[in-house]
Amino acid sequence: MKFVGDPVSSLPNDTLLFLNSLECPFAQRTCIALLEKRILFHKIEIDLRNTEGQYAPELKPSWFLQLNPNGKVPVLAYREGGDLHRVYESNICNEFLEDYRAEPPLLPPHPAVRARARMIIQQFTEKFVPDFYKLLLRQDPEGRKEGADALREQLRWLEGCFDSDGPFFMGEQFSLVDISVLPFMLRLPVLSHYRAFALPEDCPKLARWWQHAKGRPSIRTASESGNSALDYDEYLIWVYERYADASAKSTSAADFKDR
Ligand SMILES: N[C@@H](CCC(=O)N[C@@H](CS)C(=O)NCC(=O)O)C(=O)O
Repeated sequence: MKFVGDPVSSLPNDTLLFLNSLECPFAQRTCIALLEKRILFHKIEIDLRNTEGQYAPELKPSWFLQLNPNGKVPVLAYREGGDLHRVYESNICNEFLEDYRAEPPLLPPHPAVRARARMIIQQFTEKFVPDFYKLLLRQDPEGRKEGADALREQLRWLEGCFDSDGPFFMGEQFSLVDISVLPFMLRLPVLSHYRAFALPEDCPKLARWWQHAKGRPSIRTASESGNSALDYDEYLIWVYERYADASAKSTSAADFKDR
């Protein structure tokens, strides 16, 4: 669909707009949820970098900041009557999609099990994600060792989060927990490339989960290389080069630098 002028002022009623960036693991969470829900959406790729490949906040268009004053992807937006609804923060976007379209459900029906799913997502986002960035951003050997140890501990914690029957975190049902975790598992080759980091051998459930989850059509569709000359892993390795040498000027680099 083509928009006249900026995409916000010309957004038709009931068209769900999704602001994505192919390199972003948080936006990838929302992309996977949209695809799993089979929701029709209009996607706009936000280029976060300038021609030198550096993050360039000054390039963000005003309509983007109007939708998310934090200037981050993912963003979902739609018009309903006279109202413009805006949703940002990946986990909240995904919860919104669960409310927006009931089928197929991406959370279990039982209130206590839903709460457990949300607790896993929250701990993963608050602990695993900063440790992932810490391992890449820290340049001193001590900091890298700390980062690697912390990440291994988080992976072992994740291993213990599986419902005993698997294969997904919530058992047979693919859920928002899998979706929250998957983008960071897709980035393990980046850690392997820059930091010789691998999934610990005492995480067999995670290894089996990965085999089940990675072939899902939603994951394959949401794992598009932003450079036609590079396959997806190579593209991600390129994306994280500026994190690995600590020269990235992105909001994520700033968010996680001193954590
Ligand atoms: N907590 C946010 C994080 C989103 C985020 O950091 N997105 C990055 C891309 S991975 C972004 O848009 N950065 C903008 C910039 O670096 O200028 C979420 O879960 O949605």
